[in-house]
Amino acid sequence: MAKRVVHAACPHDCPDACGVLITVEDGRATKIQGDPQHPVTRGFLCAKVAKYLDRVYSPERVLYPMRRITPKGPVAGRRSFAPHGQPGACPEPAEGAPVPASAEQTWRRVTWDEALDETTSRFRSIISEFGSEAILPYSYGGTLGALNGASMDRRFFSGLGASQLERTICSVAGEAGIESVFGVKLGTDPEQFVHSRYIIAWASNIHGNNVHLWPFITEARRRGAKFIVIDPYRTRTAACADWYLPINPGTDGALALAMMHVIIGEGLHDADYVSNCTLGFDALREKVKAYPPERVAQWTGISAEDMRKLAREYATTRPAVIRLNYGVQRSEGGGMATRAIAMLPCITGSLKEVGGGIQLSTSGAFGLNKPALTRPDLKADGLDHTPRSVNMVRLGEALNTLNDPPIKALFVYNSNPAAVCPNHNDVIRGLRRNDLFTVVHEQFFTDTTDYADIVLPATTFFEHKDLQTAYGHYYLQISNQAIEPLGECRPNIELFRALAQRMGFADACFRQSVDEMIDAALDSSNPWLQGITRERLEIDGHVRLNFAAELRSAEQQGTPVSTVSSRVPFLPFAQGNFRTPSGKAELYCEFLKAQGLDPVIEFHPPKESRHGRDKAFPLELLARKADNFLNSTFSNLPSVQEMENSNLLEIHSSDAAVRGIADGDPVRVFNRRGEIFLKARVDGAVQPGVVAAKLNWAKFDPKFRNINVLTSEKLTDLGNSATFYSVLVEVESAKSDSPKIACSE
Ligand SMILES: Nc1nc2c(c(=O)[nH]1)N[C@H]1C(S)=C(S)[C@@H](COP(=O)(O)OP(=O)(O)OC[C@H]3O[C@@H](n4cnc5c(=O)[nH]c(N)nc54)[C@H](O)[C@@H]3O)O[C@H]1N2
Ligand SMILES: Nc1nc2c(c(=O)[nH]1)N[C@H]1C(S)=C(S)[C@@H](COP(=O)(O)OP(=O)(O)OC[C@H]3O[C@@H](n4cnc5c(=O)[nH]c(N)nc54)[C@H](O)[C@@H]3O)O[C@H]1N2
Ligand code: SF4
Ligand SMILES: [Mo]
Repeated sequence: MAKRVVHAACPHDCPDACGVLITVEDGRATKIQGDPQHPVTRGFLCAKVAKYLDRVYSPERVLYPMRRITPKGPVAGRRSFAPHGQPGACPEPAEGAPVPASAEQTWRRVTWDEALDETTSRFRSIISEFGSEAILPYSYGGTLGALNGASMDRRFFSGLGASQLERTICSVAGEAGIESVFGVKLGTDPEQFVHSRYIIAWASNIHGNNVHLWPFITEARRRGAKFIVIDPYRTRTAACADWYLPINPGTDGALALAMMHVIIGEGLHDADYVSNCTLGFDALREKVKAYPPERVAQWTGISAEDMRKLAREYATTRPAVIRLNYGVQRSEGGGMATRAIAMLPCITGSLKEVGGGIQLSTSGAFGLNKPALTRPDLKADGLDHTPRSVNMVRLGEALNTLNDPPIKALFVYNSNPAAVCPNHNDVIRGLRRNDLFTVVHEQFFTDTTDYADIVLPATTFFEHKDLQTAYGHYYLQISNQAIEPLGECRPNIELFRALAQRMGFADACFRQSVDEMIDAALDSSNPWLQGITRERLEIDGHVRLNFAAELRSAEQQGTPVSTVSSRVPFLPFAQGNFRTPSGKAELYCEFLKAQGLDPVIEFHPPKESRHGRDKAFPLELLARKADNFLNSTFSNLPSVQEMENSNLLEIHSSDAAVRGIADGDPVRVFNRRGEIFLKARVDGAVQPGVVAAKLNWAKFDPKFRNINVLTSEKLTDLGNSATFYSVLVEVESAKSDSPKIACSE
């Protein structure tokens, strides 16, 4: 039997970007495992991707182009499908195989030619009647592969003159916050965490969302490190902490200010680093005077004493590192909060130390040649202006209210907006519009395909080749194609190549091969890509970014590098070298001032929170991600569903008691935007005043709703990002005999 092992890289929206080995026997994938050679992900996979054969060979895969034959609307999801047993037991999809039962009544199988012809002819007539901006692409993190994530698609929509999508659903507030200080998204190398003595997981659910960092933290703790978690939700990570600090949602900026108040006030800052490498310290020193821990305690819910202790320990235990994740910035003030936290290692000087600093993201180091991949220079014939931008967080508003022109076509790929977008009810109202032509390129029949006119089958990473960066480590990888595409699935880039050809786009970039695109991506002025070629990646699978230049300069400056024996310690800010206009860490930022914001830092509690005026909805909701799904991906797989306890509302016993709610009771969770029925779980994961529930597909809910019926389209202070964690709700028992709360609309 022909058996081979193929190196790939997990492209899901996860910081870890695991090295993966896929065993293929006679053209069929029979095993997936972590690549033991990968220095960070080290041979293990998260529980969901360990079951990836179930996903690739799921009987629910979209395998052929489909045309809708029924009205748009939700189709109930099935929680258990026909068992398909051991890998290999699922029959190869035969030509003309029936589509899954739920889809059978909804869809008629068509050929690729028919599907693409209909799409392009609809596009042409929409463009002639309404203009090209009436077409909106909608994509996000389905795959983070450099090619299938953002390349041919961007070229195609630029050439078409479609509305541009502001892709802010996840991380832009935090990016703007950290970039306002550092000028770039670089962070502590995960491999350096073993050298840390004080590790703060700040809004960072490491066990759930970044599990490959955990062994480094375990090793650091074995060597004596203290591990602190700051999170309003007692995650599995928090349960393992030496010190867990539950914080009121949206108040991290105040906590960071109080810490700086103590550190600067007590002279615990690194005066040398501050004077050589930062800008605006005097202004910051003045600012933080207004944030003594005693004042800040009213917001954070953490005692002044604990905040003092945290500040002192953080500043004096060396090296100290902060693993900041994106939870902090999904709040109204998330940009400024991230900025405040990013200032901490600047004033303590921990950016100089191996095992110090802060990691929000490592993605800024890869510096691929994005313009070559995405070709923003391409323009539509006859379009005399840059197409308008539509914020993806406000899809509901865009579909329902945009005019001049209205959105007449929506092209979704790499995303499941009918599940992940805030203000779900508005999104669905928009997607239901009969005059909206919707195409979805997908691997599964999701919540979003329920509103598609055409569904096109997409390959998984087993079925195509790509180049993979990471946002939690510094290794670039090639993900090789392991098996032939199932059914008639096509990779994103092939879909957009075919569409471009049909639209008659002449630019040679639409004919570039996959390897040519990878070469173009690597052809970059970024010094850290020096010497990294496709050929080398194909042989080695993963290659560490070329930080050798840093080693030489660190040695010249006398920084101790021997602690990280064979590896080059990556300390990009050890001598300053920030990528800001001033080259310093900007504690004072002109760019913020120009936007009418405080150029130093300020804290304003979120309006939609316990600190706001609206008392009708007294509970703060965390509309969280599930540890065993990836946003809405994996939610439909029975073997993965088994690992996740879904449809729960976690509530504190005191909040449950006053509402007459017992553990296991059905509850109605509601606000002015919507309502959802869940099951109460009173287990101490949340503090009084906070409730939590997880994202899931709406089609698993009897009323076709998910937690995003409660979240809003409100944007963050910086970066126009989503505010999934600034949400107020009320909860009542949904037992038939319990009194109902009147909702004061
Ligand atoms: N298993 C799994 N892994 C994932 C994902 C997934 O859905 N499931 N999603 C992926 C994606 S898209 C991303 S962006 C990353 C994100 O990874 P994270 O940034 O870790 O994202 P979140 O889970 O949103 O938030 C992290 C933690 O912040 C906490 N939090 C919420 N509000 C606040 C607050 O105001 N202050 C503080 N201090 N903490 C707060 C939450 O309770 C949560 O435990 O993870 C990726 N990895
Ligand atoms: N309530 C709540 N809502 C949230 C969040 C939250 O924490 N709470 N998190 C937010 C965050 S951080 C993010 S990043 C967004 C994520 O939003 P999305 O990026 O939409 O994420 P997913 O839900 O993973 O959906 C990705 C879809 O892409 C498909 N896909 C995967 N690979 C490919 C491919 O190669 N080609 C094509 N065409 N399709 C592919 C998958 O099958 C999946 O259905 O959700 C946001 N929504
Ligand atoms: S989802 Fe994350 S942890 Fe899981 S295999 Fe992919 S990269 Fe690794
Ligand atoms: Mo995300």
